[in-house]
Formats: sequence, structure tokens, C-alpha cells
Amino acid sequence: MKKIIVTGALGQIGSELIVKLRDIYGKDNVLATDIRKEKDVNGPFEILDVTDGNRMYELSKQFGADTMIHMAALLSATAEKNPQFAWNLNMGGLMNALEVARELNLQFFTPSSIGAFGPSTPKDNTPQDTLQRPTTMYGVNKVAGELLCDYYFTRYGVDTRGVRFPGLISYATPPGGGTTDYAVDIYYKAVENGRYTSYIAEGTYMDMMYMPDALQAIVDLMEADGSKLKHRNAFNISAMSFEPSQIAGEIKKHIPTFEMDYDVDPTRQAIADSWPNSIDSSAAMEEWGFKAQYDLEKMTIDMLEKLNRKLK
Ligand code: AKB
Repeated sequence: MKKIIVTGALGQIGSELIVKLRDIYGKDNVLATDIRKEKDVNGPFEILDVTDGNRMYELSKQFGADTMIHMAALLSATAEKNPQFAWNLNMGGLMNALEVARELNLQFFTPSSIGAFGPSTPKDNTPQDTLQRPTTMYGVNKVAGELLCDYYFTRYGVDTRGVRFPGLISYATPPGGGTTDYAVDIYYKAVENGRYTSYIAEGTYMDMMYMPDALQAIVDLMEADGSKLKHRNAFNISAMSFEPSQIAGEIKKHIPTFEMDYDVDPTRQAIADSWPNSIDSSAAMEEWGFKAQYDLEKMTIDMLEKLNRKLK
């Protein structure tokens, strides 16, 4: 049975990931950590600031971890507000986590993102291996992170694995500080007020994925036969690509009075414009069997049903 330490466990992905990991591997085999304890996590929890490498090492050792899932990071829009802090947290945290993985021989996962691509990357069906010259601090962190994880694999034999996540959509925990967050907010506002003002312009396509598919992808990649992985850090994965009026149209099928207008935020729009329209997930499909279950239609039905229960 695996013994997994998760950093950033109370974040958008972490909160749901620890529930899934505890279902699979047992409650006491998953240690959730975060910089503060904002909610109850129904299982082992420790406070951890990922810039404190010594504490990360001690907690991992005491817990007897054999796996680390390193999620703690600032997202794209927040990172743009304070790029120096973002570098220190995103890169300092990752370096500490990789060092702990090296010292304790842990299997290692950390997410990259579609943010690892930039304006010179091919925009449609973006290949697995292609130009990566991002223009955001978050993107710079993600490319450096992918390279660092590859380095720890080739130099030290650490079993590092990662995916490039698209925008993730979930009814459970709201995201914080991302560019793709509009695709979560729109469902909340549709259920609460019947209308939404989009900060992303009409016609801006980005890759997206429903959270259950993202969590399954982490589990599947970590369970995959390492000898079959040609790419490790990090695999393109996507479930759908849409622009704001398409998600609005899908919501309208269920809430006919729903209305959307636009008030574009230049910072987040510039980030979105620098990212691909849609990425090619075929390497993930071939090397470890990635397959998403939810498309826009199926996700919208589930999101609206769950949020109607949660918010009303
Ligand atoms: C963000 O928008 O910053 C994230 C991401 C795509 O990595 N959701």
C-alpha cells in the first residue's frame, strides 16, 4: 500500500485529491499538508509551508512516505501580481519537494499546465514536444519545473511524473487566481443569479477538464508502468476546448433565462491569448492510457445538478 504525502492539500485540486486517494489507499496512508488548516480533512493533517524544506523532510520521514504529490503553487493570474514571490514559492517549493523525494526515494508527482506554452507555440492541436516560450511568470515556473523534474529523473533516478493540466472545473472547491477560473465562476453565477459577466473575451478557446477526470489522471499516471513512459514531465492532457459563448450556450439548455455579457480583464485576457486553443493528448493516451470521461455537455449536467444541491 502506498504512503502518500500531499502538499497544497487544501487547494482546488488537493481538497478533492486527498478524498480520492484516501478511498483508494486508506485514510491513514495519505498525509494532507497545507500552509494553514482552513477546513477539516477527515484524516492525518500537518501544517507545512513548502518553502521550509527541513519540515517537509521531517514530516515525510516520520510519516514513512513512499510517494509525494506536490500541489502547492500560485496560479497564473496571482503569480502575475507578484512574480518574485511566485518564483520563490513555486520554484523554491518544488526544489525542496524534489530534494525530499531524492533523499527519501519517493515516487513524485507535480502538475504542469497549459501555461507552460506561449505565443510562439502552435495554437491548435499543440504537440507534446514543441516550442515552450511562455510569457508569464507562472509559465516560466512550469517550464523550469518540467525540466527540473526531468533532471531529477535522469540525474538521480527519482521517479518523477507530471501532466500539463488544462483549466479544471469543479463544484467542490473554488479555484483561486487562475486564468481559466471563469469556466467555474460561470456555473456558480448561473445557479445563484442567472447571469454572468465574463472577464475572458468571446472567441478565446482554452483547454478544460472536469475534476473527476483530472484526479483519475493523477492516479493512473502514478500507477502506470514506468518502463512504458517516454515522456515524464509533463504529459499534455485535455478533455475539451471551448470559448465563453459555448459554455454559456450549454448552460442555457438547462437554464433558458441565463444571460452572459463581457467585461474583459486585460491581464487575464493577455494570459489566455498566449495559451493554446487546444492541445494534443495522444502521448498520454498511448503511454499510460489517458482517457477523459466528461465532455462539455456531460460536465454541465453534473455541475448544475451538484451546484443546485449545494447553493439552494
Ligand atoms: C490557471 O488558469 O492558472 C490554471 C492553469 C491552466 O494552470 N487553471
